[in-house]
Amino acid sequence: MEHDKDGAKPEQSFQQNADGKQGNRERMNLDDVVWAPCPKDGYKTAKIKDIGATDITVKFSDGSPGVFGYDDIYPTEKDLKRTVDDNCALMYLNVANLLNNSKERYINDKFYTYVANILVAINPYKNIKGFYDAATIKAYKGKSLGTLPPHCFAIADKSYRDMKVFNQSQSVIVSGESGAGKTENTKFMINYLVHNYGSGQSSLDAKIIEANPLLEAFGNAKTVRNNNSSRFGKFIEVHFNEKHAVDGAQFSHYLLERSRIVSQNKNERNYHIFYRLCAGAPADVKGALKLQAPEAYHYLNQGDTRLFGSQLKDPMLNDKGDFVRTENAMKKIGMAKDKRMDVFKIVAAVLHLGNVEIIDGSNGGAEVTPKGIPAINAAAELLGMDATQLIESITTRATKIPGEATLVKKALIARNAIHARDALAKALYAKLFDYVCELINKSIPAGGSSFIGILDIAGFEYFENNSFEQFCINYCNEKLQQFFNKRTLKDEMELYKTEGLKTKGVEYIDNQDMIELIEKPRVGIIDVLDEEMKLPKPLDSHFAETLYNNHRKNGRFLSPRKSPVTKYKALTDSEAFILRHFAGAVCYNVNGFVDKNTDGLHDSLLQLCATAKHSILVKMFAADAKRKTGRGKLQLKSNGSTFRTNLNILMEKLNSTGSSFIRCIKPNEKMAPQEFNGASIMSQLHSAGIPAVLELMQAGYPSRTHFSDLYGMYKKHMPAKLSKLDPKLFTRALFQALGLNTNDFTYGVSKVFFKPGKFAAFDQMMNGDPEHLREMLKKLSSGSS
Ligand code: AOV
Ligand code: MG
Repeated sequence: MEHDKDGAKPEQSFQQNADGKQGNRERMNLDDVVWAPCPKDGYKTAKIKDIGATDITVKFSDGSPGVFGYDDIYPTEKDLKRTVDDNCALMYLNVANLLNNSKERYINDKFYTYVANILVAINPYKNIKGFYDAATIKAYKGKSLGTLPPHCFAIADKSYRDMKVFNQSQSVIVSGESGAGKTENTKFMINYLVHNYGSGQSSLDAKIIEANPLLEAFGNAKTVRNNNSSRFGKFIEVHFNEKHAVDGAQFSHYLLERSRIVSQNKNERNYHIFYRLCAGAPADVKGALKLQAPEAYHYLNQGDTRLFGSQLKDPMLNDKGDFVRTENAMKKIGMAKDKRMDVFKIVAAVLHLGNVEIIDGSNGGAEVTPKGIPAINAAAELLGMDATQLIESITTRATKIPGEATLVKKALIARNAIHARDALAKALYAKLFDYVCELINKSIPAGGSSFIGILDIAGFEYFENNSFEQFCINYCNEKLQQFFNKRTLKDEMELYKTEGLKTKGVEYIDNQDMIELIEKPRVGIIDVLDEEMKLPKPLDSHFAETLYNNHRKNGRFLSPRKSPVTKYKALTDSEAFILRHFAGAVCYNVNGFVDKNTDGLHDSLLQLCATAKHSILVKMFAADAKRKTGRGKLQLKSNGSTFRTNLNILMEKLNSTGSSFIRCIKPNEKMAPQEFNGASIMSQLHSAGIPAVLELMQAGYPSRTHFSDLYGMYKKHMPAKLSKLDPKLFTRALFQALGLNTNDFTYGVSKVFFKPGKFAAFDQMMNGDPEHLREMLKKLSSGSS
């Protein structure tokens, strides 16, 4: 019998042992083909040549030998070319088989794969015909997950159906490193929801769809990792009315990268809008804004112009055409011509500010050079400020002399004046970004009895040099990882418990201690940094020393001196600190932390902005100007604590929703199709927490169905009198008649649970061989009578 063969698969010897690792030892035989680690491909097949007490010697197909621990090698599938839509249907559910399955699929343009309900999306870096077209959008409508090939549409539809059935808002958390495809998947899903479940009002639907490209114009830039990299995180809620049709949307955004506004790394660009405006604005607009070509601007020409010729134009990007599209999107969300012009004035003013050259003058204080004067005049005019006042506010600072009532203006040295100029540019642009988001939110109604929220935010980051930005993003990823753990692992264990299944729990590392190290009041990193900001002379080094004093005994905190990495060993506790994140240790260089945390404007610049003759500017700065205390010291909220607040609001929202996860993976560094870099993909799967999920699944029962669903699913095959049985009894009778191996499944209270790959085998049996099935059912029918 087909099934008996199936039941005799060597899987039984692959049960987990007490520590949750696969019991490889018992089933290793000489000459078995296994997966062994490979620094380039992640895993490669090899033959076992010797089985030692602690390790295994293998030979790779190229003849090279390797020695590995038992836990490092994995059994292979029988047929390495056979692929499955859901990795849980693999016979041996392990990371190496998952990697191979993903690879075989990827090279055949099937770049989506499930791990149970988690969608793994490997960036195809090419458009596959029909993949996201109207027919496909229609095809996925109302279909259960798993009915059609894996797709982000299936996740969107599951969210929609869950929202309806459970009467609960849903969220989709899309994560992955830069260039992995988060933003593209997000846009495809929004498009899907609006097309299938739209309001029917074309203007509302269009606004929801157009909002994304508009945000991208102001918040995306070309980086070495992604030509259209989102430099901010976002949570987009698509709202639905009681009839479950789209009736609104809301956009929240997080952590716009500010440093990019005034300087860019090699081969990178500033935000798209700057180039688009220079390239695409009509002559009269350009004239009014006094705009020249991008290479004339200091804020645009630092990222090595050679790559783009003298035009600073990226061959992959069409700045001129994109300007038209951006302006159309602005029109769609209801921005009239004068509003658009007000926005462009701020964009242009930022560019002019960057060209305000400042040097130390003969009298010791900072001075704007003659070359810088036209630039500052242009900026002042566009911002509706008095140029003399603007110069004074940039080059001096008002300080209070003890015992005296009035403030005294003190000349700054050039370095500090340049810093003030850059701070102004950053504040202007960041506020403008907030304003654009606000306009979008105002133009789209926030309706909704429920919503589907899609989170598109950067994944775990570790670079050569890690600063405040990486600290914030990794903090966010710790929170999201905890949420992911809770939802996928804790919930799974909980389900087993309520269903009365007996499985060993899977140990997973709870990262609550790391979260506390960062966000705990008073002693946590965010508050220590805020305290530093309030000192008369804040210093990055003093901040680092305080951290070290508070946390040196914390296992998650490491002094760079104690790092195993030679490069970090050379750093002192005043220069850097290391955090042991769930995805790996990261060394943060504290240089710039205090400054990046405040990013505030000094008093006179703030007042100047709040009183400018520019309709948007006044609104943008009014709140900050009001928050000033009587003593002349600003009580601005720091970037760190603002982010902590926003993140906790977001987490609260996520906690109240049902959730799905999309793990985006970047296949290679070249942004090229068809190139599958196994080792890097493996490390991304680790950062995404996939191995922990696999371990859990392998130990447990990844496929499960309600008795009643099973009953419904196979009712059509049943002889009439059997339909009288209640679904649970029916299932028991059916499984017994079919002679299913009792190791392959277990009965819960409301569901039957299958071991990895076993539901697929059962389903194939039910649907694959009608002759055989009929016979079985006849047996079952006579047995029950
Ligand atoms: P990201 O959002 O994850 O990076 P994107 O979604 O911008 O990455 O994707 C990067 C590029 O990969 C896109 O511009 C497309 O060229 C290509 N791409 C991604 N997904 C697909 C797809 N499904 N089909 C075809 N091409 C795709 V970042 O925002 O940098 O973290 O900050
Ligand atoms: Mg993105």
